[in-house]
Amino acid sequence: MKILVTGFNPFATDKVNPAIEIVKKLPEEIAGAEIIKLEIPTEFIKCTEITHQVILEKKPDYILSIGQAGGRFAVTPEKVAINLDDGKMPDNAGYRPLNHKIRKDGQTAYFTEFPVKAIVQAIKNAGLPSYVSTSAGTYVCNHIMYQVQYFIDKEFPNLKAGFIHIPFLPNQVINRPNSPSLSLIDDIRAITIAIKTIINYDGKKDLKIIN
Ligand code: PCA
Repeated sequence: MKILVTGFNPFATDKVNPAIEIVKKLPEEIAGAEIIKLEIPTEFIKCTEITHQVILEKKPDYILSIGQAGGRFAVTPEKVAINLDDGKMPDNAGYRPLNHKIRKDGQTAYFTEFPVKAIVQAIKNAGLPSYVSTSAGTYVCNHIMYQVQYFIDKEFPNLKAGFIHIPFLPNQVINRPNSPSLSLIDDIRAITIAIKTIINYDGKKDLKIIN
């Protein structure tokens, strides 16, 4: 099994993005699955082009995309991607779509194929904060999650994909009073657990209830 794991580069005023830092530190293999690592820019257009190209080249079974959600206190698998770009700021290329439909011929929203409740349960069992999010926002993270689901819908029916948002790193909140953070070590633990859960749930239904 091949799992493509993508992480965004830093954006806005931050000099780091925990997403790509996690991806760099993941092992080459987790529970027998090959981990393919990919850095993608925080740019609506380029991140989509690069991801599409790598799907064609590497033919992964799963894609896990990771992004930073500053202000969240927990590791949050996203359930839904919506067909809307509405940039709260320009992306790293200076592009800022507003009230913009991502794909005219795409669904209004797509659900992830990932067992999001099982992922949350496993991360919580390891003593780390996690909950299922039902909005990835309307910026570049929702965009890549939506675009990958659109590709699954139109081109790669056997591919399964999802997105996980993670909090700031401690060094990003030094000058952000009252902002939660999670260490890189805990991020890596949580994402490794998420990947193991995705592998364990291959072909199975998600949990119904999180305890
Ligand atoms: N987070 C942003 C885009 C890149 C990232 O890591 C978002 O939540 O849309």
